[in-house]
Amino acid sequence: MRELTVAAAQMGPVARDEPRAHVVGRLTKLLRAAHARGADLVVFPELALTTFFPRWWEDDQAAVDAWFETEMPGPQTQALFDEAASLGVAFCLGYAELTPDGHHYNTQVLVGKDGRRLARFRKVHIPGHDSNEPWRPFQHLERRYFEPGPDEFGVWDALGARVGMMICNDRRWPETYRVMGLQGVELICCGYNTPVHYAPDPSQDVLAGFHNQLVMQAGAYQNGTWVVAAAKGGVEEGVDSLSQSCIVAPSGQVVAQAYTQDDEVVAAACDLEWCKRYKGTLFDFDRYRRPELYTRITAQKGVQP
Ligand code: ING
Repeated sequence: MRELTVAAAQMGPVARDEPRAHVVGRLTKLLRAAHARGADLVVFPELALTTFFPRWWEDDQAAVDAWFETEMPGPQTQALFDEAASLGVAFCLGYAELTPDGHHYNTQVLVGKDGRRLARFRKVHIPGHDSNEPWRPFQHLERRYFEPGPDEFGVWDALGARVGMMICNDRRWPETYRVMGLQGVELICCGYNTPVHYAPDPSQDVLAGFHNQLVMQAGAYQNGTWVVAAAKGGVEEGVDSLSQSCIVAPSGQVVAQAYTQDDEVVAAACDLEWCKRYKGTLFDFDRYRRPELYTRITAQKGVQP
């Protein structure tokens, strides 16, 4: 038994004009509540420090950059790092990253129990569109505001586990889990902001919760890993966004799920040894996989009938 108590710190809406200090106060309250539940690690949502600004068209780059962090921790977020270190809790935080050389990423950092940064991940799969599409009730301009992450999905030794990260749309792509699975991942930390309404095909709206769970249950099971996913949900600036943060076992079972659309802590004691029940049997990659027959997966981008 190698147990890690993990919490998904779900957030309700963050208002457009909500000061970062106020948001950090909410995050700190969630961190304390998770610590009270025995959490070793707390996972916060994607872009946790601000409202989901890609829902609006903005052509003034200075106004766009105001949504980004140039330091992590910075003056506004140091308090969260300090509180986590004083409580001895590790955490994963999603935010908009503006690098010193001017790159814009949708980023997540993994911070150890001593408040030191252990790893950084930049979202690989950037959904949505990059030009103004006024036909939509709201925009999804991630492809305008963020560059795709340049690095493959990583897995780090942390907290006595093999820990990986993915952000929002990454969770919908099987490659995300398999690349980490091939590095022996045992726990994947995920944050998401998912509007319920999908303008290109509204028939999917009613399935938002089902698709959210489907992809993470499949990814967890097919790679024998735990998945912890924290939503920023509720009606945020008029956009109904999926909550339903959850923790998924290597069996694919959902072992804990949020029931509100607000700030809520969801926690579970995760036995990391449970991963071996799948990695060492059904999904013994070295025994059963046929990569020589999978070459299309990396050779092709789109469909070639
Ligand atoms: N959001 C969405 C996601 O992949 C999306 C994009 C919205 C997909 C609605 C499907 C339906 O969950 C982010 N931020 O990637």
